[in-house]
Amino acid sequence: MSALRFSDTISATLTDGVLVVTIDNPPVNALSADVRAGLMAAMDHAEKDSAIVALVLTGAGNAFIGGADIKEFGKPPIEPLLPQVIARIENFSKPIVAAINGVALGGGLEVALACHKRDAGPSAKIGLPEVKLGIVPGAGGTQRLPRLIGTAAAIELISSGRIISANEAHKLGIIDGLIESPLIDAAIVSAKSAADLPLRRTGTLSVPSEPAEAIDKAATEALRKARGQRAPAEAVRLVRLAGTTSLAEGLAEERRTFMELRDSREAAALRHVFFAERAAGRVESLEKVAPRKIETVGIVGTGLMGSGIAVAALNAGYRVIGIEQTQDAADNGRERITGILDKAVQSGRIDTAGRDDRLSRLTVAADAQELGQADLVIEAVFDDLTVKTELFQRLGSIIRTDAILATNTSYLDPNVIGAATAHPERVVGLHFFSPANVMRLLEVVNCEKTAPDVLASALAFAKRLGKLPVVCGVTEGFIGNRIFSAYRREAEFMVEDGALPHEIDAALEAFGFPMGLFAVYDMAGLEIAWARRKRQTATRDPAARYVVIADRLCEAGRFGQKAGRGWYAYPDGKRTVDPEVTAIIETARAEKDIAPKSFTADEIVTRLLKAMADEGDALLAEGIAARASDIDLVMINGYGFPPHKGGPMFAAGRR
Ligand code: 3H9
Repeated sequence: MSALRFSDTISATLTDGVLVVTIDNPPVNALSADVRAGLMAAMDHAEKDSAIVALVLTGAGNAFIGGADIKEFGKPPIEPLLPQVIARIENFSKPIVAAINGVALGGGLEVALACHKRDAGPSAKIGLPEVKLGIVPGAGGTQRLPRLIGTAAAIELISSGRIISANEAHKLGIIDGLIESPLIDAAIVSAKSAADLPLRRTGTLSVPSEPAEAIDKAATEALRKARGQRAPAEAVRLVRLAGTTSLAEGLAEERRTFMELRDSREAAALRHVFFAERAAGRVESLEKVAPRKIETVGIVGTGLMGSGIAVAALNAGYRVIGIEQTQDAADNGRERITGILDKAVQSGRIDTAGRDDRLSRLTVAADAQELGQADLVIEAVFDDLTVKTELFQRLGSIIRTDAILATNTSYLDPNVIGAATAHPERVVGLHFFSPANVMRLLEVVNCEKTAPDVLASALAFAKRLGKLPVVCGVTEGFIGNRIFSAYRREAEFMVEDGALPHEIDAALEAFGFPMGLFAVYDMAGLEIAWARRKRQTATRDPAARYVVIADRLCEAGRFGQKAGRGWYAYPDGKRTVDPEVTAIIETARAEKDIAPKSFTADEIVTRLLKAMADEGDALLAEGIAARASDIDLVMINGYGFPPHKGGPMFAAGRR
């Protein structure tokens, strides 16, 4: 066996006539210019050396190939281009077997699709997730995948960007061999045996015929889910094209579409989100701080929020101790948690053994002394300052001295809650979003006195839960609710100024929000915010602009969808403009002598984006948020802001 090097990232060894080419470009073996050049050089070498009968292509570390190098997007292309490398692989005179040892995503899967055989280890993950970056596969994915698995299945996979297991990929026909034994040894055997047979070139296969209805159904479903985004719709078009045109024409059209989308605003926004997610939760000053060990999580309060947090922690392998005030409440809490897990079993997300394992790690008790075993205690009780401060005082004498205390408050001041304990340095805020077992966003609140290792532990905990943690400082409503308040305030000002709620909602929905603001109000119910506004009457600045319309709706019993009427009416459950609401709005305008103006959809969106971005700038100036991109992530993951618009800071050009 002799070692060869073809570029900084490509090396190879020759075993028994098979050249095993390894891509070593950490962290994910992305297809950088050096990788592409090295692969070409390896093929040059293999072509000339008659001792080489076949090649195996694999990745170093945990990845096969994570895709094209996203960092190169937006820069001038460097030859050899990926489609050139891939065409050379497919047309190579000797067999090339892909030994898929980990993720094969995007361009990584496109490389594998051009290989003459694909063997994968059981932990391999396969997918064409380009649409999540606002683009389509640009190196043959839309043309070769349908040739292997059919049009309908390819439409589903490419337009959703779904990543699948090696097992599913094998069943679909993407993977030829699912290998339990050492992958490379098996791939070498595969490659040698392929050397004696005609090469199976994916691009030369014809797309299997399928009933037109199956294809139409997959396409309709994909377009429905795309909700106006371009990339999934283009992916559908390109996959269909594979069945009606030559490989060369299909590839040319795919490349043209890829280049056009790559330079689009939508793709730039989604790339921004991709890198924002990787930056979130990173705090430079914590790089050398070791987090405390957390294995047992106490949760005080097992209502809607507490039970969701419990399920998230159980899913991540923690032991969980739920605490309630009475045995009845504890029994109800346990039932709620079991109910969520049962639903997960019904929907196939976990099996019954998985549920039983989770339940074996759960205790729900009425005795707070149990919390003595916890490494982290999260309170999820009623959002009232007295209730929370009293609880924290009491917990101080129960929990271990090295245990961490977290508050899940949404609006109260965690510094005040922390000050109720003898050790505020062990207090941190963990603001979960409901349902806590589903929502990815977690605002991690760095309080005035939070110790660095406590913050580091909270971040490590969030990551193990699979959450997207965003660090923020203390302010009323943290990042999300502060921006949301500014957005809401501006929308209500605009209603007073002349826009009707349905016009605002239509503009927001056309922009990409799943639901307009006033429809969201109605869905959530109007009474809680009304009660809060009534409590705040005495402290409100009388000179500040105040819109009474929401109060008037509540006074008229219009509490939202559950009441059958709110900002809209709901005859037969259908959201409908209600003249009674319009009359309330017109009266409120008249009382302030406001002459209503009309707004275009563009004006509505621009004004709301500006309000959000201005508040975002204030949060950055106050040091509450560390990065504009963190604010974008909060609004995308907690408040329905469309990811393909990049978040309010990106959309308003405030990066
Ligand atoms: C494509 O292939 C287009 C082609 O069709 C056509 C071309 C002509 N490039 O996520 P992690 C970095 S489009 C550059 O925390 P994990 C990432 O920024 C591409 N960098 O790790 C981070 O860096 P840092 C299609 C990349 O283990 C580090 O790797 N492919 C790329 O949780 C670790 O990332 C995709 O869309 C990349 N392609 O997950 C796959 N990928 O440490 C995108 C990652 O400096 N990637 N980085 O912050 C992923 O989904 C995940 O990163 C992966 C690993 C599952 C691979």
